[in-house]
Amino acid sequence: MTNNWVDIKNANVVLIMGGNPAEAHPVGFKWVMEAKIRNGAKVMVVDPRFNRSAAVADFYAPIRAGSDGAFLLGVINYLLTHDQIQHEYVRSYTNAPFVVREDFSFHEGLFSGYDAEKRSYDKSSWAYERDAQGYAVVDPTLQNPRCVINLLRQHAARYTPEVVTQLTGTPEKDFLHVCETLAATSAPDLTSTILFALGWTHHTNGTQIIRTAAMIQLLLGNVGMAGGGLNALRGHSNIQGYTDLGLLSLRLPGYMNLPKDSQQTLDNYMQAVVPHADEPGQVNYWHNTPKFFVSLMKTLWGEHATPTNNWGYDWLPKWDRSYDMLAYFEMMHQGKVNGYIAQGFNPLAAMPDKNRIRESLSKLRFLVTMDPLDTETSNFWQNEGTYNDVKPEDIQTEVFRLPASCFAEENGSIVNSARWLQWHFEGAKPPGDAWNDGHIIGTIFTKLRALYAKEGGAYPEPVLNMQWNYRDPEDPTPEEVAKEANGYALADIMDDKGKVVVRRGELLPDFAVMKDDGSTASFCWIFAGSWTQAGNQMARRDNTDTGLGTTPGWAWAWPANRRILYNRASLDVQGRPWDPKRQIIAWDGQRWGGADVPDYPVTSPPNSGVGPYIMHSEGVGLLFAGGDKLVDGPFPEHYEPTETPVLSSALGKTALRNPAARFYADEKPRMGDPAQYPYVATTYSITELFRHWTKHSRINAIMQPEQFVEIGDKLAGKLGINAGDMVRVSSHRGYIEAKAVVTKRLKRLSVMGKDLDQVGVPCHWGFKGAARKGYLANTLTPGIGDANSQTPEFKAFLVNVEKV
Ligand SMILES: Nc1nc2c(c(=O)[nH]1)N[C@H]1C(S)=C(S)[C@@H](COP(=O)(O)OP(=O)(O)OC[C@H]3O[C@@H](n4cnc5c(=O)[nH]c(N)nc54)[C@H](O)[C@@H]3O)O[C@H]1N2
Ligand SMILES: Nc1nc2c(c(=O)[nH]1)N[C@H]1C(S)=C(S)[C@@H](COP(=O)(O)OP(=O)(O)OC[C@H]3O[C@@H](n4cnc5c(=O)[nH]c(N)nc54)[C@H](O)[C@@H]3O)O[C@H]1N2
Ligand SMILES: [Mo]
Repeated sequence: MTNNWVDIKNANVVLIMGGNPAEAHPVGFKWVMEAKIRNGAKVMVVDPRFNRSAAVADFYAPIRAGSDGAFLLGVINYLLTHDQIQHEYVRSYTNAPFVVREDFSFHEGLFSGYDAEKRSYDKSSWAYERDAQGYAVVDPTLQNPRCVINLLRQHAARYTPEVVTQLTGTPEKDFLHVCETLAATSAPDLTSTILFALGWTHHTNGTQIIRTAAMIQLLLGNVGMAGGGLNALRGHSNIQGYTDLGLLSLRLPGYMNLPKDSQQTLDNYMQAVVPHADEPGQVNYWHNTPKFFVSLMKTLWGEHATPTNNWGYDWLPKWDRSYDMLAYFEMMHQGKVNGYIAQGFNPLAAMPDKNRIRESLSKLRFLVTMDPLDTETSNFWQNEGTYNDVKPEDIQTEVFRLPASCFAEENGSIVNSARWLQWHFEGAKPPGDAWNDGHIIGTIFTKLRALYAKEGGAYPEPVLNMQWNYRDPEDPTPEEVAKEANGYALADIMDDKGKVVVRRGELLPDFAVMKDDGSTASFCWIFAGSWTQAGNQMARRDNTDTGLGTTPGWAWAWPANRRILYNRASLDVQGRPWDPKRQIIAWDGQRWGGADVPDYPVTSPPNSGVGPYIMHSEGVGLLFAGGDKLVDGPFPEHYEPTETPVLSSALGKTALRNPAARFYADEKPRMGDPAQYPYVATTYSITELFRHWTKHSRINAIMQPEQFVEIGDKLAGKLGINAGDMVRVSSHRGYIEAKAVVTKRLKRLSVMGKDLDQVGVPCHWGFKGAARKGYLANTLTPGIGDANSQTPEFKAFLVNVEKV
């Protein structure tokens, strides 16, 4: 989230699209109701289903699953053609006036630089014109036809309301209603917030859908504003912490990149990752990367990290390609993986194309599960009849089940969607033989290290040199790990005047004091400040409101306890708030201060020419994202899902599907076509169950005992299906059987001149737990991911439905 849960109450318009917070975030949803009831906010839901969020909204519009990109580019076209943008904001705070290189182009759905064989782009033309000093050329008059705003206008012009309606199936008047309602918030004193989750991420063009929404918010001047922003409603309670800590395969903690193969030396790496300012005088905050990186290395390798060995750079793995889940299970399928540890992860149930996942797991020599529950994954080798049709005697994989505790059975921090690190306390001891995850991992690490020390092995250095300073090395405590994340001074730290600001051995007060000379250690720079000499900031529970619902004394938010990112953009260049009712920071003549922590150098006065987007090398928000940021284009473009009923686009282009999505040769034959599978299916969750986990609890299992699918009344009528009938839903990868829920909440749509029906498949049941045994919904879904994030396309694929 750029903003936070409480801040939703400040919005005038709430657009919920690609998320269903009334069901998936029922506690946070309270703030949507606050906005509606106390602030008169208009709540709009755009979703394939009239869901429980829609039930309490002011307005609902249906949409074909997988067509959000077209919808949102249509909104951009509407804002630009009706000239309903926040002009001063766009001119001063976005790259609208930046001039793009002559050789950048877009034809037939492809940007310049496409290599069809490699399915990837040479991005060198996705760049600004440069002046003699190497700075980006800017035309503040916006007259140059190569200005970002003019190229965007041209790019979005194809997305007329007629084209949007044809592609999305959303009735034109509904689409226009959304456009008009959002456009009204281009007024400086009105804001809209956008709430989204998996309905946007679970697509082959998911990253670009989200980016289009961010661009809408920039055009409306809604980023940095209380009651505005782009707000991702995150999944598992600590999934935000998971990404913060760099658990994605190509990342390091604090959103730094893991070095790649071509970056064999620390110098190569730093040259590639430390950005040059695109405009003179910008903060360009990532220029501090060396301080954060060296502090991380000092935590990883302790005294072994020295200037002479480049802080242990050689010991970091270098990637040759992504090792995301889809890639990893593909490697497993090819027989290239011997062993796999599934910690708090149930891939047989959660990953797409379940039958293929089962084949992959069958090729392992060993599988370790760490889980409080007996999951489908740890039983993938069991014959469950049609639900899991295998011959156990043919499967050689040895399975080790390590009973783990669950989050409620240990202390620790959980980072919520609002970036707040909240400390929680153990509620009970783990039952039986269950251990905390830290204890299991600490023990495995310690025993492995002893084996490496004794036997050597292929490359023992990273394991032998790893710093492991815990009171009990086999059982590191959450408190010890949390302090390491915050970081320590390894020597006295002085300010510019030579005064000691942090003593050797003390916890760091913030990331501003970090050094690249090895005198500070911290394994996640954005968490610096979370556990200081003053104590555990995450455990604070002072809910004093400093204004607009800001509670800086409640828990601790990264970065620097800031509650609204980019908040300098809530004031104009002169430092006057766009909306005095929403003033969240202010300049007092000497310094910035206010209800929130300013997202700006505290002593840079207004009008100093320093842009508010301090993390960007341009200093402004990006309507055009050039360089190496995205793999599939500097502007967003609508592409069809891999399986789609739309075989010729209303956009009149040849590139129908995302040209940069990764396609494994083996996956192609597993994709179906609309002649055989005429309906669009999507998957989602329901309030009564949490993923494949709470079906183990009897009370939840009683509330939602078995798999059902939602079918619109028109389709049900056509197929002769009544409520409660058993139906078979099949895709080109397999089938499931389920009870039919016949409903008016799934409308028949008209897409490209044809009737289109959608089928809703909640994804929660399986063959383990207290609920009725059944199929795994992911038997149906395709094993292909978003071109940028590799998040699987769980939310738009083709199926057939029959009565059984
Ligand atoms: N009760 C409960 N709460 C949960 C979870 C749970 O399992 N149960 N899971 C947690 C996790 S891990 C996560 S990630 C979050 C997920 O939170 P959400 O993303 O809100 O949950 P979903 O139900 O997957 O999907 C949200 C909505 O997207 C719609 N949708 C599907 N396809 C499309 C599309 O193409 N376009 C648009 N606009 N909408 C589409 C669905 O109909 C659904 O209403 O919830 C978390 N909270
Ligand atoms: N078709 C379809 N598929 C989807 C989705 C969808 O919308 N549609 N959603 C996707 C999303 S967003 C997600 S996040 C994934 C979720 O995929 P998973 O993460 O595999 O889902 P969970 O069922 O939550 O499994 C987590 C496991 O962690 C265990 N666990 C709980 N607490 C602890 C603990 O403290 N320690 C350990 N070691 N284990 C613990 C639980 O018992 C459970 O078995 O599913 C994805 N799959
Ligand atoms: Mo999730």
